[in-house]
Amino acid sequence: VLRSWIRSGQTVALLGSSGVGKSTIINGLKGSLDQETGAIRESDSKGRHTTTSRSLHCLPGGGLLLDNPGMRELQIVDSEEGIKATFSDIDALAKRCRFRDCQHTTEPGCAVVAAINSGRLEQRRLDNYHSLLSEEARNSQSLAEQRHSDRALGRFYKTALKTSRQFKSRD
Ligand SMILES: Nc1nc2c(ncn2[C@@H]2O[C@H](COP(=O)(O)OP(=O)(O)OP(=O)(O)O)[C@@H](O)[C@H]2O)c(=O)[nH]1
Ligand SMILES: [Mg+2]
Ligand SMILES: [Zn+2]
Repeated sequence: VLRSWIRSGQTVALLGSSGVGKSTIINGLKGSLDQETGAIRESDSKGRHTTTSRSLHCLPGGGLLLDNPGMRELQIVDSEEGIKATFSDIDALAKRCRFRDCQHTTEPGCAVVAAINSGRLEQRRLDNYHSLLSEEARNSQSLAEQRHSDRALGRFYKTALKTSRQFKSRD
């Protein structure tokens, strides 16, 4: 079934938690045992991070497969628009809330909460929307902080290099 999704000129990446069988699929499609695979831990059924680096594989008959190490977690950033598009029903309702910055929690005149109360919207869906948005905000913020400190470190290296060159040219 999978083979028909991988054609000449395409590169397909395998992503997923450790132990789900990414490398096993590659070996199966390649008809080889090139990729090492590892049994999952009996106690908690978790994978053991057998694959530790990325590698590209040519399939006989065309197509490339990319094996990846198992992911511990997938973080989402810069996806506010994507989330709003996925939850376009909530976004449409939100346009009718009394307050433009309504958080759809306890505000009066909230069209989203009204939709939940009348059974037109599932509470679970609103909860998912809220938790994805807050995860997105958290990740984007920590990414911005990380970039800021990377830049500060870069400036420090530059100054240190310049100072040491000045010292050297003196003697
Ligand atoms: N029963 C069964 N076992 C499978 C299947 N696919 C993979 N396995 C087994 O699951 C274990 C993990 O497979 P891997 O291919 O090493 O998993 P992986 O996703 O590459 O794992 P990492 O490299 O750790 O990220 C191995 O013991 C495989 O033999 C399957 O379809 N059925
Ligand atoms: Mg693997
Ligand atoms: Zn609202």
